[in-house]
Amino acid sequence: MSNNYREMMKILISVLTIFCIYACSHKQKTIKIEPDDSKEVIIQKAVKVLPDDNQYAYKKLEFTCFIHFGVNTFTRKEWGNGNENPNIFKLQNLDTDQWCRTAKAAGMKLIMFTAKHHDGFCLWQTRYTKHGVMSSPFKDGKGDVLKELAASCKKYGLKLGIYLSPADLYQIENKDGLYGNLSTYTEREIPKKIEGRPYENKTTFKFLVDDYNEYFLNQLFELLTEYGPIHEVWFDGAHPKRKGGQTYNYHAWKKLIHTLAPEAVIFGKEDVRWCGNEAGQTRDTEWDVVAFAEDPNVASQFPDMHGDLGNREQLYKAKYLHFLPAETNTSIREGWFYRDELNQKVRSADDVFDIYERSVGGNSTFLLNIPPNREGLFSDEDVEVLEEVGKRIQSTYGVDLLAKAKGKRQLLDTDDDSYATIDEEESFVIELENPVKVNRFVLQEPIHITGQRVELHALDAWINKEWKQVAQTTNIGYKRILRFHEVTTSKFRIRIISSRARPYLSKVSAHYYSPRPPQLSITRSLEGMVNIEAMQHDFGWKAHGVDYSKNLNGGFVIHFTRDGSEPTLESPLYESPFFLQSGLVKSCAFSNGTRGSIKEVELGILKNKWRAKASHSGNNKSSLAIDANVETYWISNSSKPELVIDFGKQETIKGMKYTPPTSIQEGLLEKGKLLISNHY
Ligand code: FUL
Repeated sequence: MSNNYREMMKILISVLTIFCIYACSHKQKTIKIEPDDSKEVIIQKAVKVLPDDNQYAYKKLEFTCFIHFGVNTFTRKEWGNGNENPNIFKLQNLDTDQWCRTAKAAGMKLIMFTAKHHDGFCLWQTRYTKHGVMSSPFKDGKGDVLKELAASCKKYGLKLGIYLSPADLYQIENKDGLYGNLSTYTEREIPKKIEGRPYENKTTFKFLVDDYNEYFLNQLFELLTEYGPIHEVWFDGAHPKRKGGQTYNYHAWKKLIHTLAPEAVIFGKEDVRWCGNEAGQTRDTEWDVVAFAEDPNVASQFPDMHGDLGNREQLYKAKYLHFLPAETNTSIREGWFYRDELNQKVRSADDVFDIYERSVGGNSTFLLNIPPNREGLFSDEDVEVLEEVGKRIQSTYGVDLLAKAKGKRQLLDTDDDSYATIDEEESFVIELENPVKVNRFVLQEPIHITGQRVELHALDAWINKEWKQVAQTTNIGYKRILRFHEVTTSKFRIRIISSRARPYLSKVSAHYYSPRPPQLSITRSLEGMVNIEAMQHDFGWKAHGVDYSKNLNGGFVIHFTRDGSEPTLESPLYESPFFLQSGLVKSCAFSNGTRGSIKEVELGILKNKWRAKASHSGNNKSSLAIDANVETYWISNSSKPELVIDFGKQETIKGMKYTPPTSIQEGLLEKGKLLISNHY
């Protein structure tokens, strides 16, 4: 065969494959990449990967509520140890209606509840252990937190999700515990019958499993049949401890979920992925269609799926393309569980609203954790923030300033299934009768019909008789919120600059968010100079043609205090960096008399005379651990590293803080000792 002939055949096969991809119309959540697929074919295949119905319904939830509650709420710890005495669960005034009422007011659509966290304590009346509410003083052992929550969810029209931790410290630590007990795999019937506790649901399953998997399946059966309908099942990858080489029969779990909760998506496996951090950080470009090395539908182990997994370079390396949307999860409080009314900081409404815009408006789903307090209530401060966020979402995104505009009807109506094309390199103009003041713009692709296509787009506004670019960023997906300095205009133009295939949009809308003073950041240099400035991430993305030096929210002034009091307009005005040896700084931005949210930082003793010495050399210098710059870090390649810090003089200290590296996944201290010496 001549080389020319071979080339021609290759081109013909590519053309035929592209044709086949277009011709075949059934929805595919996973598409296999063949070894000789060209780059072009791979990209056309990526466009064909669509969410299944459950995933699309999940994407439409947008904003959801995590609830971490359990023995940790009473011990004030983040992770339990499995040895907690159920007597500590002294819940008096549980009010799940209050949780749901607040979540609803915030605009959340689903509640994700920790039915069992890593400590193994069960918050429902399970038949399969006594380690839970049945052994606690809560309603004399008759209480069932999940039952009350499920009823409240129905009452308030919220969906319900279940977090059931595979890691289970009670089953690890207790002498009759099932986790890692090296039991043999035999065929077991699920659910296991328990005398006096029959099931109304008569479905049964047979699986070849060991004791712990049987326990887990029985509990899943209870949760999915007696508290449903369940719309999301959350499998946490974290494990404080493991034992006996315990493995999980995920395929059995999945079979049970698909049969008993046919509308549920599974988090942490093949339906929804973690965004990769717990701090509310979002990526500029979040693709739903991501690259897999193995068929995710038959895999039982899932790698940590985060990073930019859907860009072209990633897709070219893939064996499978799969629809796997990202979930952005973070907590409103420092920590996942409630600890304290005074010392556990609560995110401000500015902060939560900002994460909402970056996550929902950056093609991911926002899961915000609100930990109930020891009374069994969301605390007042959390409620205030959530109600305020709900109001802002409603007043901003509940009002579409393009409702009466002229343009393609399919893009301006509220029907998710109607859509229209804007050809690549072409533009689309929307005209209004009267000028409007706008600083937010929303675009949506019909991802459930034509897939995710747009890679780069821009928005122009007609100002002073010419087009002015107000925003430019990468992909769109289910939803993209563009944030920009306010403009007054009666004409917009959308330009699709690059797309994986002919671009389609299903909805565009324009909005106005009443400007707020910006959120602030406080940093101190190694030499002790304190700098206060507006946070720079407030656009959510970086693009050419936008002035990032100006804060999104316009003019403002910053006032600060150093005596612990709340900053007011009478407090010192921040004009330039000032020196501070150590202490508390509180600051706040004001614009037009409106006060922004308070930023406070407790600055430790100055580190400019410190010297650091590591016992094992790592990849970076140990001095990076104490250089007052969070971007740089020291990491050791030893399993038991030691870092000696010489203060250079005697200091009186009452605590020590450390920040793990923020740009990499490693470096989290799991256990450590802090020793002091006057004679090193
Ligand atoms: C982590 C857990 O270890 C935390 O306790 C929390 O549940 C968070 C949502 O996931 O992996």
